[in-house]
Amino acid sequence: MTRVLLIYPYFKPSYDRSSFRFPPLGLGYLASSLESAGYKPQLLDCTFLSREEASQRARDSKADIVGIYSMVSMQEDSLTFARLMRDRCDLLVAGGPLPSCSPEIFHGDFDLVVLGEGEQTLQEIVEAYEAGLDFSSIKGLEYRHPQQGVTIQTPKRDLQPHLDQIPFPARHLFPNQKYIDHWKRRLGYSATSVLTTRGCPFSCEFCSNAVFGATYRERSSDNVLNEVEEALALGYQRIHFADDVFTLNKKRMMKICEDIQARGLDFKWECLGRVDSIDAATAKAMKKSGCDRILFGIESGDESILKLMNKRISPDQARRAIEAAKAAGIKTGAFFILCYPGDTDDTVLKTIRFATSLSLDYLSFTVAHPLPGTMLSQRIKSKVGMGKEGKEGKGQSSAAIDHLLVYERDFSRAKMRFAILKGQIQFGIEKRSGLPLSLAKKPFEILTDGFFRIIK
Ligand code: B12
Repeated sequence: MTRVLLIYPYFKPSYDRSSFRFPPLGLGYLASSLESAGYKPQLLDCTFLSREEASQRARDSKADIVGIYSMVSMQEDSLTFARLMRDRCDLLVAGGPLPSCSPEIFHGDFDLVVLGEGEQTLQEIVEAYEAGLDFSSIKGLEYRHPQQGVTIQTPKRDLQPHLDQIPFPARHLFPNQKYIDHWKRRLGYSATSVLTTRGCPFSCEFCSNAVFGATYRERSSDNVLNEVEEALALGYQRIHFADDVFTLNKKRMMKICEDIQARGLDFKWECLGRVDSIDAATAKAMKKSGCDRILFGIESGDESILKLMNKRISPDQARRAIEAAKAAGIKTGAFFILCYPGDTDDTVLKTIRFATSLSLDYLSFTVAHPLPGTMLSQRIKSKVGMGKEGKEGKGQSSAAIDHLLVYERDFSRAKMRFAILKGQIQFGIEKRSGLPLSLAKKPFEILTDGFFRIIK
């Protein structure tokens, strides 16, 4: 039987301060689809391995076909694995968010690049490999023709319309105990991710939606909760719904909340939410069914910048949603982007002031990264020109995580770093509401506002 190895080349970089660690659901889905077709794929999740250990395991796998996931932060490691496995397997396949939007990066080192959703495509690749056929009749592929040297793109593959028909991710192939131990050590509880929808109908300027496009598909509540029960049975205490917009369809979300209670499931969960889809009634129902935290992508406190981002939300909506969640007893978190192309000193300071005035439990400030294929990256390329770290190749991965400057115009790197630090300290002061600190808030804000304005 053909041996397939799937690699998730994530190695924690020293500058990655985030505690969030989730298993690679995409590879889990590919593995379960292969399993239901009778194969026994291996999955190498590098999250808790050193590069040496991971390379050794890849070499020991004796795989015929090696599939490697890649996203912007894993570009170099995915290419390194491909070079390591080049002479140790017959077929190298790339897939994931980065190959789907920038396949050309992978042509030199891989035989095939899968564009978009991969379950069906990978299965057909394995079948064609076994039958000794070429790959030209498989939809959703891009590759360099071995003899002619030209790039071939096969017809686009339609997205799977019925998500309930896709087998649940092969969680038995993830290093679950390692994830559980990591979470307990870092956050005191264990959590894992479940994806209940695919895609997002919105088109935020900075978002990369190369895999699922601007589409939106849902799984049924029953299907979702069957998977949740499977994940909880592995020993996880909490579920992180990793959907782009879990709260988008209120009716469906309310059904999930009702069904959690009807099944008598007792677990905490959290999700990403849009501020325009949470009100007092939904927040109450979410809390009742175990929702502990909602994370909102608010991004800016300034209307004109929100418009530029094509976020389609307002600061007022953001404040109302957070108040509704808080009133229901749900913790709230929010993500903001500072020094977005188009921001001015005034709008950056307005965003920090707005963000730190919300009653949030968790607040993240980042700078924008112009991901390949996004409208933001187009706008920057055409109007500004990319800064040195933004050019293809080395530096791309670390810049994505470290939120470094990848374009240079209105804000220098020092100024961006200062803005983020100022925001974090201001939030820290706001959260620790002891008297001496709260008295320090206004002077700190005035002083650092002034300092921010004079930094070049
Ligand atoms: C959860 C999540 C995270 C988690 C961890 C990732 C994980 N292990 O789950 C956390 C919160 C840590 C995270 C962090 C980051 N993330 Co993130 N994340 C996601 C999110 C919301 C869901 C991932 C997921 O489970 N997808 C569901 C599965 C089913 O989809 P999939 O992985 O794409 O897999 C399918 C196909 O791609 C394909 N496929 C995938 N791999 C392979 C391999 C082969 C061989 C084949 C054939 C096919 C194939 O088939 C799969 C099944 O159909 C996505 C958005 C999204 N909707 O996918 C962003 C996303 C992947 N993240 C993104 C980014 C930019 C980041 C950060 C860099 C953000 C930052 N600046 O900090 C960091 C980097 C972290 C790091 N250190 O590497 C971008 C990537 C863009 C790009 N072009 O590369 C995305 C797409 C968000 C976006 N819309 O912009 N992320």
